[in-house]
Amino acid sequence: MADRNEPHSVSWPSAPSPREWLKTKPTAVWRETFRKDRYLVVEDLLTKEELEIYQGICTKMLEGEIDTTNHRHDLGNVEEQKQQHIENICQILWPSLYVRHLDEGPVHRRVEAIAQCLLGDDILFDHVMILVKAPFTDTTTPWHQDESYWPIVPDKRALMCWTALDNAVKDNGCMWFAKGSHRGILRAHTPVKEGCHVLTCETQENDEMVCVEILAGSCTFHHARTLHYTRGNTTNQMRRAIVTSYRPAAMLEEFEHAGHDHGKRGLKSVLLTGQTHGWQDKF
Ligand SMILES: O=C(O)CCC(=O)C(=O)O
Repeated sequence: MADRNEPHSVSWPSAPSPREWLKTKPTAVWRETFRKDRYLVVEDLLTKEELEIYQGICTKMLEGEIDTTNHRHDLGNVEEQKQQHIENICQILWPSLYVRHLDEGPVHRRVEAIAQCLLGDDILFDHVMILVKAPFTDTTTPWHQDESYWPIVPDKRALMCWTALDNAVKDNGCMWFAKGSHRGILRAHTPVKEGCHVLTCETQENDEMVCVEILAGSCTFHHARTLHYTRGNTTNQMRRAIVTSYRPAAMLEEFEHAGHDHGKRGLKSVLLTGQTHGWQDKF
């Protein structure tokens, strides 16, 4: 039986360096697709072995074997809880704080290399969280642009990577994107319910919504201005995802200077200010 006081740790199987891995991929096509659509699907980001490691860690966190209480939250708590003792949308901020070497795995290193390939060599890792929609929790993540959560910054380059730890389909909550939505302005966002930190915006008649079903171990990228949403999980299958974000080094330095840490110091500080995966006060 694992000693609860012993810090959890992960040991990664050997793999090509992120740069070597990228050399075997259609990066020119990825770059062009992302430039045009501001979202992108990357298949087979993870090997089966790597995927199983992330799935195992995620399961231990969900079941409490790895206690993430200080960073765990129900992002869907504006709605009545659908399944007893199970969050509507379980959010675990900074899982890397709980497992040694987690941030040396492919979701951190390989994805950062792809992010640099898409938006420039000065793009660096910003933050990480786990988002889980358990079976029959049926809670939508409403349409939004991630940029609405962030301060006004001069350099708008920012992207998110959503890595599926289970096959993600329409009915368990795969990502949907509104193609071309990044070309417009940042839309007006409002809280889903008064006093709630979760933001949403109106969709428009000419929005072209694309449902992006992906297999476990694959991922999607989207720009901070790309409108997106996920449906609630109405199936008997788990929908687990790891979300990592990236932005220019200079912006990260400014954020650090201003004390923004995406909840790294714990949820209390986040919830007191009404912020979860961002912050709403202006820079
Ligand atoms: O996983 C979800 O349900 C939503 C994820 C999302 O909105 C995001 O990654 O920006």
